[in-house]
Amino acid sequence: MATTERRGKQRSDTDVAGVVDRNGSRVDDATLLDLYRKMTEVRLFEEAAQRGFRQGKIGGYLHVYSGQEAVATGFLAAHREGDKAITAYRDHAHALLLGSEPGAVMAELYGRGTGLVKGKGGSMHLFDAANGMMGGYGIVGGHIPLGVGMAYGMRYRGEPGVVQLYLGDGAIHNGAFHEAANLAGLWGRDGLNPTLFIIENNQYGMGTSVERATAMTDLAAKFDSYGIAHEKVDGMDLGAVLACAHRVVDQVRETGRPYAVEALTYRIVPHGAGDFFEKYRTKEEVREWRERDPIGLLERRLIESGAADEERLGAIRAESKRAVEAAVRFADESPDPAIEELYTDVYADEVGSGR
Ligand SMILES: Cc1ncc(C[n+]2csc(CCOP(=O)(O)OP(=O)(O)O)c2C)c(N)n1
Ligand SMILES: [Mg+2]
Repeated sequence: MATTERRGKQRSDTDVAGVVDRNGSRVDDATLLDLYRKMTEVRLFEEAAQRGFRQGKIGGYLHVYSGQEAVATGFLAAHREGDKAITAYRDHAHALLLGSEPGAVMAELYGRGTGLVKGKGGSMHLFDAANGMMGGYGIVGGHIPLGVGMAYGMRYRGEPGVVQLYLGDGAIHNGAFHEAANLAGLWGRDGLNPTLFIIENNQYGMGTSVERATAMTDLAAKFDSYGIAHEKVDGMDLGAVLACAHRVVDQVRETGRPYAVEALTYRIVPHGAGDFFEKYRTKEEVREWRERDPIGLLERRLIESGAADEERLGAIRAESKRAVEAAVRFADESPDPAIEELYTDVYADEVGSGR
């Protein structure tokens, strides 16, 4: 039965205090406050990363997740050990939420030897297999076949995991998406493709709006072509995302069939950290979306429901600030990669067993 039905009539779909978990029990206040801590940590981490980039401490390129926090926070709250997640280059939040050390993530952006992938990946190529973070990828759409193949591999080996496959609204027009979605639907008929496609529709691919990119703007409906069921969720509202995530992640796990969720969201910052001018959208539009900032929205809900007061939320934000400051210090003080590491981890040292 759908989560919303179980919850009863008096609660709206987006009432964070009324969100129930997979067993039908209410998500408790401590869990919600922990998710608030995570969201604020992600936001502050991104602001620090953006500053680091503009100070010239971070090379390459950098894309921050500000405005979209409720999406990954909500879906990854339903992540279980053995599950995997894969995304594109806007990937810092996903790594942090899966449990990567903030210091190691920041050091990776700084290109330091203590970084998550020893300073060899940078912002767009975070990877932390132990936590199920199967990467950030810079080629738009390129990770989609990898995620679908990963989900097939898990069922082939008899593992119960789910792959959360995040993709942008811009990536869905890429040929790789359509080929992979076709196979996901096909393999899913036999219960062999536990892929949860999560479209992070932030309305733009760089400076191109969804309306200018496709004549069929209902992105979730594109999955109809491949026999994959889908729904949409308000991606600014943690309560709505959590309710959806708890329901659909287990559905995918139980059936081995793919499913797609289009999360409607917005990046409240420019596309990349080096972008300053935004001719493709109006200031009013950005301001309107900022009024629905997922962190502000959650704060209001937590206070209204009595889960916390201003003081408590302030203390949590201070905790997140300390964690991010420690991460920046760690990155600043870390050494560059050692010269002996120049040729390590470039190619696989040995070919696997075929698995
Ligand atoms: C194959 C490919 N084509 C073009 C680019 C250049 N590019 C970088 S980001 C981007 C937009 C992608 O938009 P979307 O998938 O909506 O992700 P968002 O940036 O909104 O998170 C493009 C076209 C690329 N990296 N890879
Ligand atoms: Mg986009």
